[in-house]
Amino acid sequence: MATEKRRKSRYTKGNFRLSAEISALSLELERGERRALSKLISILDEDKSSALTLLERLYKDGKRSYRIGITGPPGAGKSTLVDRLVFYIRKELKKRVGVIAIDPSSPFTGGALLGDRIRMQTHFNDDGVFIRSLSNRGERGGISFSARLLAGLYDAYGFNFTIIETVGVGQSETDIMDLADTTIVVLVPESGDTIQTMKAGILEVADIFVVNKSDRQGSEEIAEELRQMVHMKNGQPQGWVAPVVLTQASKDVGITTLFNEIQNHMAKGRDDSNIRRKLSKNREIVEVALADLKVKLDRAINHNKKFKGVSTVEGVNPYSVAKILIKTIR
Ligand SMILES: Nc1nc2c(ncn2[C@@H]2O[C@H](COP(=O)(O)OP(=O)(O)OP(=O)(O)O)[C@@H](O)[C@H]2O)c(=O)[nH]1
Ligand SMILES: [Mg+2]
Repeated sequence: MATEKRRKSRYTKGNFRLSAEISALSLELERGERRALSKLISILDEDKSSALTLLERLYKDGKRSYRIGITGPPGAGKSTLVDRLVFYIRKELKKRVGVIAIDPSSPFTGGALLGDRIRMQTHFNDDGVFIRSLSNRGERGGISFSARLLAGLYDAYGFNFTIIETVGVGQSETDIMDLADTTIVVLVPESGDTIQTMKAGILEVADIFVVNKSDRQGSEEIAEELRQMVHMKNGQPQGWVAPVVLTQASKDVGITTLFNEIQNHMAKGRDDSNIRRKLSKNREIVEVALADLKVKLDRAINHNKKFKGVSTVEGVNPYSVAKILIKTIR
């Protein structure tokens, strides 16, 4: 019993060594001060070494925004849809919402939202909305940690919803979509080929399908194809069956229906995704540990005297150095 208690306290309490500035900002963040949110984001952008400790300090079991992931092929209308959902959440539900827009291909920070900026501008004067775009700048795997970090800050700030937009329907999107409680896959009438090639993949991630641009020809056919796929996958009637919603994001058509389905999934999908959630918690633990180790390893190899000039030594054995490197950061 005593061991169990000790174990529990070790895994639930932390030892938060943070700079005075970050500590102060984290308290302001929890009071809902927007300035602290922007400030922390820019500090951690430059220096990820405090990220893990900050997230540890901010983590509160159960106090979390509801996360909606939106993914789909380029140009499907994801950002337009995000914009409409933000309006809906603000206007109809009077709740607060943070947006994370991810552009894995653009090497420029902020590039992802360039086109969307103008449309999103209407939200900029609204204190209940915060929009941030992330690009991965070539670090593989780094993007999902950055998204996790941002989502953690949003949670502490007290957003009710977090919407994550990401382009594509592949493995890296699946990793990011691990963050989401409800994942929406957006397709358009022209997406027939995507559906065929990604069949198993999109069925795996989608909690809700959206056929956007339903003003175009072929939308009903695509919707029907999706319904049949979902039906074939779900033999058991008690599980969550991904609904297919037709929308015209640019004309604000179908948004209420879509949000109703999100709320249905929030309510009913909870039990169904228990196993998924447990799995993703283990993955989350490994992912945050790796991200932290990477920062420490990079710092050691670049700044520790021990490794100065090591890469120019003739015949250097990277495996031997790696072993020493691991010992060093321990
Ligand atoms: N016809 C039609 N056009 C739409 C609809 N929804 C969005 N669009 C248009 O489709 C284009 C792409 O929309 P975005 O929202 O930027 O699409 P996206 O999926 O975010 O694009 P990326 O982030 O670049 O992958 C824009 O010109 C929108 O105005 C719709 O329902 N019907
Ligand atoms: Mg977009």
